[in-house]
Amino acid sequence: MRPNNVLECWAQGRAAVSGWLAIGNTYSAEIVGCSGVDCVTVDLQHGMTDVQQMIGMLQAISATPATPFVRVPSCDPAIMMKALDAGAYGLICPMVDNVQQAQAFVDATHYPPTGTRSFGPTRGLLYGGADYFKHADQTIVRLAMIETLPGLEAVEDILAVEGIQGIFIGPADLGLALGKGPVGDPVDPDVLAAIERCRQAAAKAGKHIGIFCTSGAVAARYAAQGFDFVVPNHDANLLKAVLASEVQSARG
Ligand code: 3PY
Ligand code: MG
Repeated sequence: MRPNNVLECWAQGRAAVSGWLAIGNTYSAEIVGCSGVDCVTVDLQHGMTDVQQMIGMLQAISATPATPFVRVPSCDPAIMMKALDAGAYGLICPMVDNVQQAQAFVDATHYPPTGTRSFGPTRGLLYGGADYFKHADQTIVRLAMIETLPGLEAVEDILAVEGIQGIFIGPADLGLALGKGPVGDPVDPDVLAAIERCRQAAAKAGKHIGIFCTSGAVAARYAAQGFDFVVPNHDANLLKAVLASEVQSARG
């Protein structure tokens, strides 16, 4: 089976850098995949993307060195299996509140007898290779998002669920949950303490931890703290920021 770049980064002891696609388009997916990132995450939760567009975007990512990931809209097994069948090598599940949801995530993404994933990896076979079935369970990365109060309170238990490789922090939702507002790069001491609790819990569990960041500099700061899956913002925000700055320059 084609290897997963993220697992290779982790085996080498370095943080994986993921592109993040909010724009539902194959061309921008290909551009982000060619930017030097280790993987690219198609965002089905908040991105302007549906499942049909996701399939084209995963095909576009296949033409790049990056490994395809998908953030699913919820812990719904049907959509998780669809993303995996379409060739996703990593799934990020938002708003995981408890062990039951984390276990449902694990079950839906492993084939029997370990889990309940139904067989039919049509595009997964094309992308992954003929031995997809043999290696899929071990090659797919599963990150449970911690971004709610119940999820934060249960973070140690969620990390203990076998088959979850790690957690992924959504700073905006976590800030909202703590009554501090949706700040992309939090500075509030309570939000920073919650993020630090998650980091320590992941380190203690020997599992991975990622975070969505507002820039490459913020991503580097978190990577220096031990975060090993970092996202230097998404395509739509980056396009918006660079264009706004260039337009300002053009106007002198
Ligand atoms: C959050 O910050 O809440 C996220 O989900 C980032 O994508
Ligand atoms: Mg979120």
